[in-house]
Amino acid sequence: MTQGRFLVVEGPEGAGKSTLIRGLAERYREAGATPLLVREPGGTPVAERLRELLLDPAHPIDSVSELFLFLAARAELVARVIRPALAQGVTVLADRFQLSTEAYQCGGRGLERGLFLAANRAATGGLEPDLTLVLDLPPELGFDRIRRAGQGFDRIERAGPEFHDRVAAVFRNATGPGITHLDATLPQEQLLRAAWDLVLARGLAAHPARRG
Ligand code: T5A
Repeated sequence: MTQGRFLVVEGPEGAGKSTLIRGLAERYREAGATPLLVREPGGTPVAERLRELLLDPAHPIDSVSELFLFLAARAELVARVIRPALAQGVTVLADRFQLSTEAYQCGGRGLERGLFLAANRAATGGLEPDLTLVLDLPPELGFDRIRRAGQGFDRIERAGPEFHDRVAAVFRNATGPGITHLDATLPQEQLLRAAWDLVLARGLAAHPARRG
């Protein structure tokens, strides 16, 4: 069976990642495929528990502990959900993956990139996305959107403007195999069209995933 495709959407808070993933999933379904949507941290019972801990503003977390908690959630999700789905030919659409760790824990918290690379490799077993769409948006615009949507701020969203400027800088400057940037100030429909055009251009919608 052909291996499924692994697509990741990344970017700062409120950039529109979840909205874009839902739109891409709809396009895949219209094309006859049934993609699997996952979010990080989360996606397994243990990873969802880790998400609650990580985002709860009630508990401060040391930066190195934070790194390993995110990576523990990732290891669970990769081993139990993402790899099995890809092996069955299913396209996986992920709301955040390893670039988020580089942005938040290295850029934001200041942890060493070497530590991140080694520990992340242990968590993913070297799994790399076929395509990473980075939504570029100044952090203050993302926070305005979250405020307008009436959502409260979680522990990481409360980390302060300098932290989020450093995070946004890592996303903005990210390059590498399969990393492509999109202007997240575009209206939702235009952003979705640009993202889907990229998926088509890269041949990533070409083989329909198994249904079910
Ligand atoms: N984290 C995560 C780490 O520190 N390290 C890691 O390794 C990982 C994996 C996760 C937190 O964990 C951190 C990063 C995060 O702080 P989360 O709740 O998953 O927490 O956080 P976000 O991914 O930022 O989720 P958000 O919901 O805040 O942002 P989204 O998904 O980017 O935005 P979305 O789609 O929910 O849209 C936000 C609002 O904007 C509107 C939507 O309707 C919505 O109201 N919107 C647009 N408005 C105008 N134009 C557009 N194009 C729009 N698209 C959406």
